Amino acid sequence: MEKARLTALAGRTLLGLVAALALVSASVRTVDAGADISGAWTLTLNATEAGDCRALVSQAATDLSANIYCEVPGPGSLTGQIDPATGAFSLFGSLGLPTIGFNGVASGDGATISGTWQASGDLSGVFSGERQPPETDTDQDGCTDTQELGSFVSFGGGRSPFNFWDFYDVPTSTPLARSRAVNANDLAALAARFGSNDATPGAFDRNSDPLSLPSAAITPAASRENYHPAYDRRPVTGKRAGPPNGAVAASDIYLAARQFGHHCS
Ligand SMILES: [Ca+2]
Ligand SMILES: [Ca+2]
Ligand SMILES: [Ca+2]
Repeated sequence: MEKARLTALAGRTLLGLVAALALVSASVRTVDAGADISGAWTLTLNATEAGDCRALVSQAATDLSANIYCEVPGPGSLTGQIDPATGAFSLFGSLGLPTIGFNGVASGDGATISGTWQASGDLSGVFSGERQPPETDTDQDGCTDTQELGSFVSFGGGRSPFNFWDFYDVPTSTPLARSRAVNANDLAALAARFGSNDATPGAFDRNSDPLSLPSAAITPAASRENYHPAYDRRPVTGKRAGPPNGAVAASDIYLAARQFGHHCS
């Protein structure tokens, strides 16, 4: 008798467990079905000089925040809300203009977004966006767009996904290659070419492709043959560095030293 009651009790407990598990998995499915626009986006704003834009969006439940960078006005930051059930969202903040707002909706598969934007100064238009493959590096400086739009400067953040020159990683070692990190090797490579410039004709000048393969450094450091634009930058106010000015100089060592320890690997 006692044994039969125990068996029945165990059966009911098992049934209860199965029901509880079914409830949990149903609620997980409901959450999964909601729109989530977290991630990196390629954005196009029409009818402006903004050109190409990139955005890195973070979504926590219904709250949104985004770092945005457009080729012309530069960086901006936005905050907003999304309705995960419909994918409708709004974002508001600054982007080269005092204020800008976006009203959009995410596609059912989460691959695209589209909508309208309005900015101070009676400017308005439409926008569309596509999800970016995670390793996209638009300017080929070694930091992904996602890393450059991030907030952590030492992990490549606070930079422009359109500016090749803002990450001072240069070709080092043998064979010469970039390491996606700014460290002692980069400073040593600059020292080995210190004083070289393109004032006289040579194989490379400031307009050469910075991704072309430099020749190995020779002595003295200031030899004309040592000049290659991969090692050269110029100081630009408000940016980590700008395009080459034709000489590997003390200002370059200073700019690289300021990025010491930064990495995108
Ligand atoms: Ca990049
Ligand atoms: Ca960059
Ligand atoms: Ca390096």
